[in-house]
Amino acid sequence: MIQVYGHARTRSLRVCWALEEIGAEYRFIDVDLPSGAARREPFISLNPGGKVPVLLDGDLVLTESPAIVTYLGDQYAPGKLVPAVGTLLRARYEQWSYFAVTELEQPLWTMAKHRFALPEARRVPAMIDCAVWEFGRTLKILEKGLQGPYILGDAFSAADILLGHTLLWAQAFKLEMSSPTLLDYLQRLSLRPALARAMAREAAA
Ligand SMILES: N[C@@H](CCC(=O)N[C@@H](CS)C(=O)NCC(=O)O)C(=O)O
Repeated sequence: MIQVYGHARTRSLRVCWALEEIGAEYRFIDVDLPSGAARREPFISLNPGGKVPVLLDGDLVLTESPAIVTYLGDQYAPGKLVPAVGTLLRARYEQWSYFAVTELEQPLWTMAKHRFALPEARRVPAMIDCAVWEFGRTLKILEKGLQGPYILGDAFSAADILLGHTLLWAQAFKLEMSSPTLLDYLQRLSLRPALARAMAREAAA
């Protein structure tokens, strides 16, 4: 059976959300991040980076949330969660998935690092202000890109999982998000039953 190593309120939610959308069976294994379990054996042998999520599927051990959700779509829900390889829609899917993790997520990660994630001596408070500004700029790009109910138009895809999770993260950081287009989008994604199931699954672990 598919196994997901993760922890509530982290990027492992992306993976559980994708699995719930697909309707696949999986086992969720909590890695107690606050206790440092991700940086010790046995977990560190699975992911030398010491981070969640990690997916196990047969002999495959996969890290990096965008790679995992794309793999799951290709393998278990072809054409449903991710468009078929070689199509124009797949190219758009890749564009927005990369945007989610290299553009939209990065300012949030910068804020998190300089608020609490880095060792105290490495934190630079001025980085936080700059990241807030950068995030606002990046939101405008997403707003322009949203030409339909979902980022690829009428069809929901794993790119919406990556973007939606990142917007939920921004909401948890209480960042300003006043665009009706973005608020509608986030509301639409938040109402997906698969997301609620994924959150409950992680919280219960
Ligand atoms: N690029 C990775 C990032 C993974 C990551 O940073 N995970 C965080 C939780 S959201 C983590 O495990 N942090 C533990 C630590 O840094 O000690 C992905 O998208 O999967």
